[in-house]
Amino acid sequence: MESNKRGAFIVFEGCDRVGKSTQSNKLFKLLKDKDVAVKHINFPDRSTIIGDLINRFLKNTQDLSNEVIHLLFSANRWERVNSIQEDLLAGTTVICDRYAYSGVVYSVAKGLDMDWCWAPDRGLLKPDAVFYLKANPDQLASRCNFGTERYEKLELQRKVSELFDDFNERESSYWHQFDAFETEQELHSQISTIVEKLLPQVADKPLEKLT
Ligand code: FDM
Ligand code: MG
Repeated sequence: MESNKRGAFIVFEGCDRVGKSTQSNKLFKLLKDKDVAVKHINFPDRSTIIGDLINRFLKNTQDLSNEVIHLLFSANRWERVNSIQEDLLAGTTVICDRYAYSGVVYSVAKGLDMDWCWAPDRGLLKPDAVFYLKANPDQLASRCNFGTERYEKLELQRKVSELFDDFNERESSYWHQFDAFETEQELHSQISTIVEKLLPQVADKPLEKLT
C-alpha cells in the first residue's frame, strides 16, 4: 500500500440499541477480508482511567454532575486523538462507534447548552463520514428491552433521537441516514456501497478538524 494515502475516518451514531455495533463490526470484517488496513474503536473507551470513571457513572455506581461527565466524555476522545491521527495518516481506516455527536446530544438532552457542549470537542479530527442509524425510540423500546445503564430510558432517548436528527440535517454533507429497521444485510450492503466510494475519495484529502 502506498504510504502517502490516508485511511478514512468513519463514525457510527444513533440511539442505544439501534444496531451500531452490529453494523460497524460487519463493516470492519468486510474491510479486513478485503485486506484493507482497518481498526475498530468505540467511545466511550472504557479501558482508560477516565473511561473507567465514565463506566462507573453509566453503571450508576458513581454520580457526577452533568458538566463533569460531559467533559470526561470529551477528554476520553482527546486521549485517543493522536493515535487516531497516526493510524489514518499511516493509511489505516478507522471505524468508530460514537463520537463527539453523541457527546453533545446526550448532554443537551439532559439540559446543557449546545454551544457549551460542543466547545471541548472543537479541534478533534472530523470524520469523513457519519453513518446515522435512525430509529423511533418508541419502536426500539418494543423491539428490545433497554438495559440498566443510566441513559437507557425512553424519555431521554426520544430527546436524543431528535437531536441526532438535527445534526443529520445540519451536517448533511457527510452524514448518511439509514433506517435502523432495515434488515442487517440490507443495511450492511447500503453502508458498504458508500464506503467503497469513500476510501479512494479521501485517500489524498487532508484531515480536517471539528470547528
Ligand atoms: N455517551 C457516549 C455520552 O453521553 N457522551 C459521549 O460522549 C459518548 C461517547 O454513553 F448512552 C453515552 C451514550 C450511551 C452511553 O455508550 C454508553 P455505549 O455506546 O452504549 O457504550
Ligand atoms: Mg449503550
